[in-house]
Amino acid sequence: MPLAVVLILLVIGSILFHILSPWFFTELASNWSMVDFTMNVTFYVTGFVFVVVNLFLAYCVIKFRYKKDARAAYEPENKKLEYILTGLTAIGVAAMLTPGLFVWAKFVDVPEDAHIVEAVGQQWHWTFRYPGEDGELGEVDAERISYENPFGIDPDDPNGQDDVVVYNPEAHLPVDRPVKFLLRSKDVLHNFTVAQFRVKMDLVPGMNTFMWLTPTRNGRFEVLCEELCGIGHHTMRGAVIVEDQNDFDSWLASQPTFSEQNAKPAGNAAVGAAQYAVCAACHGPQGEGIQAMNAPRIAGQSEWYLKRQIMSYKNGLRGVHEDDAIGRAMVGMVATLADEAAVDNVVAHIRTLPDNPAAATIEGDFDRGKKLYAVCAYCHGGDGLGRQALNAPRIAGSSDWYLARQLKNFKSGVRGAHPADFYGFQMGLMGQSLHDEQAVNDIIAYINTL
Ligand code: HEC
Ligand code: HEC
Ligand SMILES: [Cu+2]
Repeated sequence: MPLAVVLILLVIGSILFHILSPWFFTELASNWSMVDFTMNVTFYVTGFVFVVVNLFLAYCVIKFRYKKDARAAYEPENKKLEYILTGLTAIGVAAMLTPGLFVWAKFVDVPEDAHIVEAVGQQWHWTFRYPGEDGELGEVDAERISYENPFGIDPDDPNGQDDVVVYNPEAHLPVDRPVKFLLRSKDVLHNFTVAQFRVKMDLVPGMNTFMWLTPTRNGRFEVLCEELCGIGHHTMRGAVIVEDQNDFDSWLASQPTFSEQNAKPAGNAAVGAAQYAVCAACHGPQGEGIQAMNAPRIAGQSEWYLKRQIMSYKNGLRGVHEDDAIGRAMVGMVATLADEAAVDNVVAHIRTLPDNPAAATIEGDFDRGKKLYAVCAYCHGGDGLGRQALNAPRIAGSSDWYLARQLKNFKSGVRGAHPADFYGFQMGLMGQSLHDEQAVNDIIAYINTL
């Protein structure tokens, strides 16, 4: 009897959970309502069977429970019952499979007028490419892939010159226009997913895959990788911004093309030296860092990372959290760098400063720190010198009090809180693995020895 009660409660509980739980489809933002229909059909068919079978089981437990004098009836064959059950099962299975076939037929039939966006996945980052005015993507080759040329575009291919390469994992799409995503992976299996679009597709190294959709609603949607792709899999986020055609056009026009990017002059260290005079007040004349000013060592840090941080301060992605009084000190300072060229110049100057490691000020348990660092090594390198391909900066030789503060800031969300600060957010998720202040000190004690 208790078993029957449990079964009945299980059925009632499941139905209530389905109706009352807040976890269901996110609001649709594409043309793929057919996918929702298909999933709903599957839900109702399997839900119906679940309810009927469990209630039948409960009924049998009650009806045929042990009675002293009762005898079981022997009835091995019941043709009529078997026909009914086979028929009902066949109808149920067909109901679940048929809509899927129609969806798939539509999914592989890309509309002629779809515009093209290429999305490339790598551990743990997305990049996007638009074909530019000629509508044709340039030839690519994995051998040419580098930080400056993340897609490996052939510099001699005329079709590639006007390609727009978006390194930041943030793609824009015009609303109500079909788009075909071409998908490639640089390393392992990934999966391009925007939950609100309902369609998703694997990225397979060595293969080109695709998917298409028509965004139907303006908004900012998160891109997830839905293929377990290594230790940072959960940090592989991006965004798709759906907007009106006009806004999209002006965004696209503001992005540099492949040839414009190649033509950009390198930073001028001599010009940068004059601009650095302001910075020296806090970061020291040699970029060695001044703890009393809370300003870290920046000498010896890589070019791409320095530039990204300065641009983040400039663009309001870093140093904007209300609890980040120290970070805000930098925001006013970068205003002295008028444009991107000025940033390039000052960074070129910082690169000429002597690379002397900062003095250690933090003590901790080296052995525990070494164990904890194993995770960090995937992105920051076993030597702590940073890995450009993974967007993770050098941390060896940095001011350790600064590293400790950053780890606390990442953990508490003071750094990496802005929705467009993907790299800060990524590190924020990794920072969650350090559970207490002792762990921070231990790991820094280890980093100090690298
Ligand atoms: C008023 C003092 C001050 C001045 C002047 C200043 N900074 Fe900073 N800077 C800071 C502080 C404080 C931080 C650390 C912020 C934090 O903890 O989040 C910082 C952080 C940075 C970082 C980030 C380092 C990292 O590892 O992420 C860079 C890059 C940087 N500054 C460059 C510059 C440049 C270039 C200039 C000159 C244009 C400059 N700073 C001027 C105080 C200053
Ligand atoms: C998934 C890759 C990844 C892993 C794993 C990772 N980091 Fe990071 N880390 C990053 C990225 C990306 C940044 C740059 C953030 C930015 O640009 O704002 C960063 C930044 C940092 C910074 C700030 C450096 C500075 O100059 O401001 C520190 C400190 C840091 N990481 C420490 C660690 C430690 C300690 C671990 C191990 C617990 C770790 N990271 C694991 C990707 C990673
Ligand atoms: Cu992935």
